[in-house]
Amino acid sequence: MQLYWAPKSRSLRILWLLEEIGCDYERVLVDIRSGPQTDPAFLAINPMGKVPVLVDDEVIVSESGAIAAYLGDRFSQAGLAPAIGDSRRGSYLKWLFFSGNCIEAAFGEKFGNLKLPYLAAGWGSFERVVDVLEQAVAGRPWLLGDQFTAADVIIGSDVNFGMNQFKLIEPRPALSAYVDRCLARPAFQRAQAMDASG
Ligand SMILES: N[C@@H](CCC(=O)N[C@@H](CS)C(=O)NCC(=O)O)C(=O)O
Repeated sequence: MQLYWAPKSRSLRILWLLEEIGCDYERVLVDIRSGPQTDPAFLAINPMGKVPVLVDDEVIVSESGAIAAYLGDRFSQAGLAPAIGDSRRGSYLKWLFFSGNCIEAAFGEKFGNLKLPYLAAGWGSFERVVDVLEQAVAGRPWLLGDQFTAADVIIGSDVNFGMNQFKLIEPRPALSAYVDRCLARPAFQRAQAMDASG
């Protein structure tokens, strides 16, 4: 299994997830700052020209939420995804999709200082998205309660990015405590060390 990866990019979240799982994988560096993501060979595996991409024999998956869904089920023994039929599965999938559908868009709104009508914007508004995230982790350690899942890797990474790296989200009690719990996980720390050392 190969993870196409670039340092200091969204691929850190998949590196973190692979470390949580503990499976064998190789990192393939795509140095996005110098442009190999536009080479035909890379575009053949992700026509978007973006990392992360996971290659598992003949299976090629891009888009972080999809990669997390794939890995959570592929390595079900890691206990990072409620099984099909588990009543928590709906909530789990909601959070995996919430990242790309709502959080990414809300960050774009904030970065670009865009003013969009609440009714028409699928994510509502930046403020609404952050309020919903704060409520989701208030009074529980993880999004699904006591069980840490691949959804926490994706959402925790988004909140870390928005709060600690880009200062888009003001610190809030429950959200700050949640992100601290995520960052304290040994698998996150291993992934971050690998990411930093290149
Ligand atoms: N929607 C994608 C976004 C991936 C993405 O934006 N990756 C950036 C790095 S953080 C990238 O590869 N940029 C290179 C480029 O656009 O040339 C996901 O969630 O995985």
